[in-house]
Amino acid sequence: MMRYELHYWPTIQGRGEFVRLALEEAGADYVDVARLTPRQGGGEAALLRRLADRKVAQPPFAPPFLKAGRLVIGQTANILLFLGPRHGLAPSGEAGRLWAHQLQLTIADLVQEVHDTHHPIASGLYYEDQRPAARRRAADFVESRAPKFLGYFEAVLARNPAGDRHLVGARLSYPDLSLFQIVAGLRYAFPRAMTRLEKRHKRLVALHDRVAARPRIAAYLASERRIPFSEEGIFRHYRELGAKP
Ligand SMILES: N[C@@H](CCC(=O)N[C@@H](CS)C(=O)NCC(=O)O)C(=O)O
Repeated sequence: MMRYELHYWPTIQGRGEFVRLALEEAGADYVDVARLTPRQGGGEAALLRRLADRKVAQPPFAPPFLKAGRLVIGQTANILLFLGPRHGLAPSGEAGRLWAHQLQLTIADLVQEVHDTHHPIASGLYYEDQRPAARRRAADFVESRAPKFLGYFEAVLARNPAGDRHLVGARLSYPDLSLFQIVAGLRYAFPRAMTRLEKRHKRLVALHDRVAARPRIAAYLASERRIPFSEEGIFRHYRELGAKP
């Protein structure tokens, strides 16, 4: 087994967390490169240098990206498409793999909408410079978009012919790990809305709890490798967001 290099912002969970969870559940040998010290080749400056490296013929647009031997793979869902079958975290058949990937892409859409609750106008502006729009966007998110996405994933669990314990087939796959992160993140960002929403999404909550209790995930969550949620990441808790305008 090769040692993977994960390249992601060193101080936030962000989109990198979906990859970290898969690597942790797989027990994979990996290094979270930007979290090393600058002397060890880590740090944010090193990440920025890698992104700007003109020698890379197929550069990623943005972190996260994964180095696996000579491969440099960008886009969260694409990284998971690569890792899933290699580590028993995706079905082996084409139909199952496509289904897992489709679910992951839908999770990516949801992640973008979560991001847009605090950055509705421009990613390059501070939250403080787009507060009124953020209020409107976040209110719509908790009233309309979050229920639609969560309702979708709840229905996928309910309709899974192999049972409602997993999104894909009868075994854990990487979208299950990502959905754990979605529930955890939404609880952090929008605790009041989630208290309401969780009552209608019992399968999703049960999936979250099962993933959290998996030995490798539980050990990861209790370790220093798990960066805490914060107001720098995708899931941010601002008291003024998420209430009716
Ligand atoms: N669709 C990409 C989005 C990647 C992305 O937006 N990464 C963020 C951090 S979570 C970033 O650093 N973006 C820089 C930029 O968009 O300029 C993925 O899912 O990996």
